[in-house]
This record gives sequence, structure tokens and C-alpha cells, in this order.
Amino acid sequence: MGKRMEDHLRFATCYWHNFAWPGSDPFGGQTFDRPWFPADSMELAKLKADVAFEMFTLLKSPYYCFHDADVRPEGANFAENTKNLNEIVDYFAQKQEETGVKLLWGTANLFSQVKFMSGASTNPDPDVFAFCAATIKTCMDATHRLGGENYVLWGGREGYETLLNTDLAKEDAQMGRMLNLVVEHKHKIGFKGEILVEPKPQEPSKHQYDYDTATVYGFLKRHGLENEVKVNIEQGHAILAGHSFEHEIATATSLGILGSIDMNRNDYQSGWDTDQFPNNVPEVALAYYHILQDGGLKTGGTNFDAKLRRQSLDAEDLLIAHIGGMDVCARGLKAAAAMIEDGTLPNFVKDRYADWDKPVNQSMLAGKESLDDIAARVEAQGINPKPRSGKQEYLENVVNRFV
Ligand code: ASO
Repeated sequence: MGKRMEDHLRFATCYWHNFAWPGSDPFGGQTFDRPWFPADSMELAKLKADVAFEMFTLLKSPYYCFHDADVRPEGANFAENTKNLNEIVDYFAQKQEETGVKLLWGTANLFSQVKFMSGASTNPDPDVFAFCAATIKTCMDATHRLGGENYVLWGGREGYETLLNTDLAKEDAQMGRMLNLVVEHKHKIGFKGEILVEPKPQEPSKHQYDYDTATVYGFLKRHGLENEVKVNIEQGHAILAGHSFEHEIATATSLGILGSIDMNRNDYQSGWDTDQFPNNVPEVALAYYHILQDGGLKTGGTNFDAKLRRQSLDAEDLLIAHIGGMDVCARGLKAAAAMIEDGTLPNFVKDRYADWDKPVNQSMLAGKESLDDIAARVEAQGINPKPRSGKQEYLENVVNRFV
């Protein structure tokens, strides 16, 4: 494989679930007691940063990720937010220097505040659009300053509650303009990282525009951004869209837009995005199988977008959860590498595409025949396809031989 195994994993620890989320769910409030809650002063934001970087170091997590709202106290207005963000970014720069921990990606929280409740960049209120644009700019600048390797956009409020008051064409145009502004700013400031959109189908909006990878790709094409923007794929979001994690990853690699992954777990009991730590090695193995086939993660990494269960009151569980997750990922990656080294699977692909290069097929796919031509040939040659074995049962179980 040429690289050490950990170079493929590129683990990151997320700030929001570990240091900003208090253990609440839609039915109940805070369960965790942490010394920085409520994190409403710069002093507490710095205390939180001290603990966060200590945890990244203990975990030997090479990267971390954050939203602006996770790391700074909330100001009364845009100017205060910017001032607070810049101050904490200076502090993070020192912490990165001291610990060697790097920033995988930064992002703007454009979903928690009530001002975004009816849409962020897709809100037809020009003040909301402008506030979002300004906030993204400061977060991109902060990410750039900290040497971030990517910048992520998860459109948590980019969606609708009802079509009866929604103009889909206008909202698509606004979202396209915002992403074009982001790409223009990236080039203006010389940010060399990737811009990543993160698909999710529902929650918090009833329907979210960035539904899944295929939908995001259509959006990128419509706005001329398919060579500028990639995706950050999350396991839980893939499951909510009715896909598997590896489906979303393979779709992204086939389109050349895989950027990074948010590692977590929704299982068959999840009614919503539960963000559990990964615990299913065969599933993780299939995800890394497609990632390795694509040449591995480049600027992206394996970000644990996962949170403790809210009954996990001991802060020590933060370490235990990440160690367990890292272990699952390492086992999954090893299994994926073994599946590739074993060399059996490529033969299945070869068998399935055995006739693909034949001249008759190539000329048909190259558009040399019309429907009339093809129909005439099928009739003249008496073409009548026979079932071919796909050795399906072997494939359904193969990952278990390697975990
Ligand atoms: C929180 C979401 C997650 C996303 C992140 C970035 O749970 O899916 O990666 O915000 O905005």
C-alpha cells in the first residue's frame, strides 16, 4: 500500500459533540456537567480549548474540526462574533504550535440561532443571506489562518418545511450564488484546501436540499462547481437517505468528488441522526474498501462526528468512546486492505464487465447506432440475453472473511 495504515485514517476529533453539546436531546436538556458551561465568556472558551487540546493529545488525534459557534462565546452581533472568533483563533494557533495537532476543517454554524430558522443561504430575506455570507467569510479566513486542510458546508437549514410557501428555483439560485461566493473567496485568499459540501436528507428541515451525494452533484453541475467542490460523507446521513455508507462513498468516488468522511453510526433502530460512535467493523471495512480503491483520503480524514450517549456522565467516557471508535476504524481499514491484497474481488468485476470492451459494445456506447439501428441488429442477430451468474451469495458474505 506504500503508506502506513494510520496515514490512511487521518483521524480528527470534532469540537461540537465533545465540548459544545451538553447532553440534550429533543425531549430533555443538559445532562453533562462541564466547567465551561455556559460557555459565555472568552475565559471559559479558553479553558475549553485547554481541555480540548489536552484530549486531542491524549488520543494522539492528529486533527480536529470545529464550527465558529463551538469555540467562541456568542456575541450580540456580527462584529462581536468576528472579534471573539479572531481572539480564540489566535489561542488555537498557539495550541496547534505547542501540541502539533492540526486542523482538518473549519465550518460556520448557520443552523442553531433563531435567525436561521426559515433558511440560511436559501432564506429569501436578503439580511439573512448577507449575514450568512459574512459569517462564512470570517470562518474561511479563520480556517485558512489555522492551516485547515478543508472547509465544510453542512446546510442544516437549507431546506423546506412545506412546498406551499417555497419557490424551489429561487432557493436553488441563492444556494448556488452562496457556494460560488465561497469558491471565489477561496481563490482570493489563496486557500489551498478543498471546499466540501456535506449531504443530509432530513433533520432539521423536513426536506434538505443537499439530500445525498447524487443530489449534491446535480446541484454542483447546475452552478458550474463540479470541479471546485467535493463532498464530506457521513455514515448517519447516508443511512437516513436510505443508502449505505459505502454507497455514498462509492458514488462520490465514481464522480471524482470524495473529500472527507464523518465517521459515526446510525443503526436500524435510529429514527433520527443519533451520531453514535462507530461499532460495526464490516460496515467500516466496506467504506474503507472504496476509499482505498480511490487511492485513499487526500486532504480529507476520518472525523469522529460522534457523541457520547447522554447517560455517559463521566468525562472519561470521551476518551473511551474515541479509543473504541479508532479501534473499529483500524480494524475496518485492515480488513479493507486485506480484501484488496487478496485479489479475488477484481475477478468478479472482470467477469461482470467481460464484454464491455468488445467493439460492438464500444460502438453502441459511443453513439454509433441509433435506437432503430440497435433494434434492427437485435432482430437480425436473434439477440436474447441469458442470465449470467453474479456469485451473489459469495459477495454478500465476503467482507466477513477479512474482519
Ligand atoms: C454538525 C452536524 C454534522 C456536520 C457538522 C458540520 O452534526 O453532521 O458535519 O455539524 O456543520
